[in-house]
Amino acid sequence: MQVQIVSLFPEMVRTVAEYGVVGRASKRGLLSVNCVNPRDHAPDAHRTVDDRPYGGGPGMVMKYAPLAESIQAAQALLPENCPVICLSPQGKVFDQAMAKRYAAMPGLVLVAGRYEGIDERLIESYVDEEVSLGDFVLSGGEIAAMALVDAVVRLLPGVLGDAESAQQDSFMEGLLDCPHYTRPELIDGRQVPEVLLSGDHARIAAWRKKEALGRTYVRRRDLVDRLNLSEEQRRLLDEYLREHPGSD
Ligand code: 9D3
Repeated sequence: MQVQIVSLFPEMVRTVAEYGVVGRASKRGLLSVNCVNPRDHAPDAHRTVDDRPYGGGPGMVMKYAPLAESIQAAQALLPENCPVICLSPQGKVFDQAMAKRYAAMPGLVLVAGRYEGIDERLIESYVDEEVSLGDFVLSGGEIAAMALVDAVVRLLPGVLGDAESAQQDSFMEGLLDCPHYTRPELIDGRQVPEVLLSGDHARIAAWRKKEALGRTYVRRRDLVDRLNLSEEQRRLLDEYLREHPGSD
């Protein structure tokens, strides 16, 4: 997959793209991340990318022309019909279903804004989708763009190892994770749950499913409500709620 990121801070984006799963995917040729800087597409000698808002008020607005030129330059480096996605607080809140849809694309153009926002006509002319990370205020779109890239790259074939990939399908889909423990067995009087030391793999698997379901139900009822629980999941959730009275 080829990702073009339109950003005034290309070094910020490049640095994030060097590390971890995203960095490894790049080194292995499964991903390429390229940045286009609107400042390099500003027509004036001062390389102006922002201007004062019509109607007045605080802050600056990103100008149409440098962004339009940048997006066209990005599109010229990609196959036809790759979506242009603008990271924006006004967008649809990003989720795993969107990550899956993007992971099936040959390329993406991600537009990361700065200042108070982008001239609305740029969004009308070039942007296919606006995507938000949620209801909090960031200082710009770069971190959101890299969060999106991270979530998408993990879904590309061959990026994760077998162990990590196995976690993505099946029973745990759409649920929060179960609790995890490692050595030592005792910390300040708190024992690791006995079942995890039992060596009984079937019992361990059932316990993990039950904890994942129960914790999701208690912390994120909205996620459980969207699932069609299997018979087994219903039984495990009932069991969890009987073992944790008052938690619902
Ligand atoms: C304090 C400025 N706000 C005035 C009402 C508007 C505003 C403008 C620009 C708020 C945030 C930003 C920059 N944010 C993003 O580019 C952004 C973002 C976010 O802030 N939250 C969640 N997801 C995203 S995606 C891009």
